[in-house]
Amino acid sequence: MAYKDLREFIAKLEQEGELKRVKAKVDWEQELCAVAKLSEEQRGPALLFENIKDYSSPVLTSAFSTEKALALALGLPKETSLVETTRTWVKRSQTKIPPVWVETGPCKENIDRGDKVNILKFPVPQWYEGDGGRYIGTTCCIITKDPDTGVVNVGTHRMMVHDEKSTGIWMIPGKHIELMFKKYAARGERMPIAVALGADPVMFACSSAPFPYGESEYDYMGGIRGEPMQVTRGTTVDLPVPATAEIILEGYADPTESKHEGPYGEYSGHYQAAYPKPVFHVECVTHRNNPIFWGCTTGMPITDTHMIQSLNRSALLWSDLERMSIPGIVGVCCSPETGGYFTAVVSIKQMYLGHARQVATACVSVASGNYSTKLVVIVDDDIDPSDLGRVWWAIGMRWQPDRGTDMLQRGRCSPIDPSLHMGDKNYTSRMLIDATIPYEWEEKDRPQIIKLAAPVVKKVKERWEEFFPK
Ligand SMILES: Cc1cc2nc3c(=O)[nH]c(=O)nc-3n(C[C@H](O)[C@H](O)[C@H](O)COP(=O)(O)O)c2cc1C
Ligand SMILES: [Mn+2]
Repeated sequence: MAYKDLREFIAKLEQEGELKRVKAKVDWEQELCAVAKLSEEQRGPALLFENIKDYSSPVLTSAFSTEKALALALGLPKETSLVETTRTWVKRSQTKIPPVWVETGPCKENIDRGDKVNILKFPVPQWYEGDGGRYIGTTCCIITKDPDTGVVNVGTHRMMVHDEKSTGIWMIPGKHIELMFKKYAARGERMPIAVALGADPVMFACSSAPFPYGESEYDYMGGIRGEPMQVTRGTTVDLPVPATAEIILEGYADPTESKHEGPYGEYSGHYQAAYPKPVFHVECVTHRNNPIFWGCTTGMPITDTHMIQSLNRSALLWSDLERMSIPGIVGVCCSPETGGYFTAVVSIKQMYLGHARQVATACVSVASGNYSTKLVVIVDDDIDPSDLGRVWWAIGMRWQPDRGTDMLQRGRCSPIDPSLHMGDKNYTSRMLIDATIPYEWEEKDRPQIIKLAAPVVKKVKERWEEFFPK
């Protein structure tokens, strides 16, 4: 069921008509991003750029920019809806399958160490004009180990190229890599780091997902793939790296060092300002022959980043709600339009008084939803939470502001939120909207939904061509 590597996923996308090869020459400086972004605005397919100025190896973009690609990444039919793909993730993530160790793998077909290290041997794009540099880390999977417990974390963090041998890494406070980095700092040690670029699609999907601290993303990848990940020991660091990845970067970050990183065109659709961040020193690069550099766009919605974060954050919120033993969760969607952050819509089958408010308050309390969520909307089970038109309809027709609204203060915010003042990104306020029909309303008092009579619909469908001859 699982893809062995990124190449198998590319082959599947192509077979399903969801990938185009771009053979015309493209400049890695802004032009590649512009082609990808404009294609994504038309909800276009994945793009494999085969002819990049100054380079001989290809770049993959837009691999996750549609619902179809996300469904295919999980091995589902491409027609599967976003909520259904999310439900599959939730179900599969209940089984954790640890990785298996292999002696070596194609990721070590080429090994560069010492003076030979040059991360710009790959066609790393300058995505947007205002970016502070070329970003090698977009679809990256950053692998680190907790120095106390040995638990391995995998996370996606943007990485700007400083020079041929170093990058920045943005570790937002509270993210797992940042918690680990503080532990290394307390010990006065450097943190060993490995970065997989171009791993199999589920690895990237899990790397950017907020799984609980202390649990390894590798185990969840196995569960969601339905097969264990194959890992091999890094060439110079004692970390498990995915054996079939296209590129592995190895090195360290020193807690006493930082360097200006940014700006970066973020998924908020705004630039995120530059400030000092930890530095990743690359001491070894390994890669496959003719490595495929996989990158993803950010910026105004909807891009890969919006789609993948919507899938994995919705799935994690759904799992968290179920883990709290809250019944009746029918669907969860942290909308792609807001990048999977800031908003959450949950559809529920109401089962008792106070159920809707229980779900709303839980959404901003559990680990996944607590981070950055400003607006929670609870709807009844006849509303698809990913259908913004229907959600808006429910707000218009079922929500009463005085009965159905709560405001909360001093919540955990995201530093990316452009609605917070540049100098004050400490807390966010939140609003909970209950747009359900009150549970206690008796059947006779409930608003009657207009539905076409089933036998009439059946007959009309049978006679459709009579009404509208071809
Ligand atoms: C393309 C992309 C770029 C991201 N960049 C960052 C980043 O620069 N810093 C950050 O803290 N989180 C970033 N994230 C979000 C993290 O990947 C996400 O919060 C993840 O859960 C972090 O791993 P952790 O749960 O092990 O802490 C990014 C996600 C994506 C999809
Ligand atoms: Mn983690």
